[in-house]
Amino acid sequence: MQLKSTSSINVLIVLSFVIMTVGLSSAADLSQWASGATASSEYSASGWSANKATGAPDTAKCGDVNTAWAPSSSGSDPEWLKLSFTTPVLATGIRVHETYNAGSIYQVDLVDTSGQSHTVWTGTDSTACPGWFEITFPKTEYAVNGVILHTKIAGWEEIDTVELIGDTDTTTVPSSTSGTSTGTASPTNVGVSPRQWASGATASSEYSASGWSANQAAGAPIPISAEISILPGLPAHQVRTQNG
Ligand SMILES: [Ca+2]
Ligand SMILES: [Ca+2]
Repeated sequence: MQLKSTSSINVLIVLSFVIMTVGLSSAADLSQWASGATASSEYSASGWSANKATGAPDTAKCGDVNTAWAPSSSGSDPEWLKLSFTTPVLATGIRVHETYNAGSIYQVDLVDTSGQSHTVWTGTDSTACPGWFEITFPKTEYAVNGVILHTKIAGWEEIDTVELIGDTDTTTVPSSTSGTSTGTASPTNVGVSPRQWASGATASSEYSASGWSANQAAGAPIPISAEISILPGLPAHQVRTQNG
């Protein structure tokens, strides 16, 4: 009896410690299932629709089951599935439940709250069927509320659901992400927005049509003193094209 009661106390202590540790370390972390979906194509508006890839997993086996998304064709053309999520997060990973013709994913993009997409993974998918395709990456510097999965495989690729993992504390995100989002999650991501000066201007009034006109507020700045050299040219920005 003495031994048993000591064991119970030990179990309680360990449990308390685990609960405290989990509670502290995951205070701002959230795992959420997709809440909405669209796709390059879907098998029907009901069974195998894009929306079948939302919510908690409900497809337990590998097979052609109508509780998962499938494209309209059984061919091997590229397809995409775009998921939306209710709560924006600084993303650290995603999980995808593949339930038929698994191993179809070749690219993953994250979509930030301004609608800009950021490629965070390209490669070969070796997920078993059924199985979880899982990737993690350094916490994004932009708030994510969407994921685009690019798929390509012979036969109907079917996806049961998609989970987004991240930090709900998005207060550190700059208020304007459109010009500062650099997408450091992946070396394949070159999503730096090009900078541009105003190209035209009008005003409530202007001093004259030449000097001090509204148009003087357009274009690159002019050095204000002879000691300031001409501003260096802006770096050439790569513009990522996205071909499905
Ligand atoms: Ca296919
Ligand atoms: Ca499902």
